[in-house]
Amino acid sequence: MKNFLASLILLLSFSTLMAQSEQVNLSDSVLVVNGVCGMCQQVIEKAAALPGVEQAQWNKDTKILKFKYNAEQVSIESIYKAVAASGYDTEFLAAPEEAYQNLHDCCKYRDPAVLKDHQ
Ligand SMILES: [Cu+2]
Repeated sequence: MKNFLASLILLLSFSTLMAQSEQVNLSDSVLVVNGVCGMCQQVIEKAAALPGVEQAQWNKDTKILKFKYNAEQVSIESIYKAVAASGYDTEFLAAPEEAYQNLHDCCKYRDPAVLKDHQ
């Protein structure tokens, strides 16, 4: 009985270990991304969701994009480049003017009048 319990415990800890090793490559990270509203949130989260990125969530109040990523699959640099290319300034890279101009009018976070509307 003792042996049975011991092997059961061993088996359980082994499967826990296996489950952990499947997720071990995911790191938590954050990026500051400018934006104003729920539409911005959708575009930012979609842009950030490159292969290897999981649970990308942007908060319009804090301007913080939280995500998990697999560093073997994707780099922080490619994530902020993708977000900037979608029209949103990040802490490391500003969005190209053309991408910014393509944003919906209510999303133009560089415009003081738009920001005032969202307060
Ligand atoms: Cu918006």
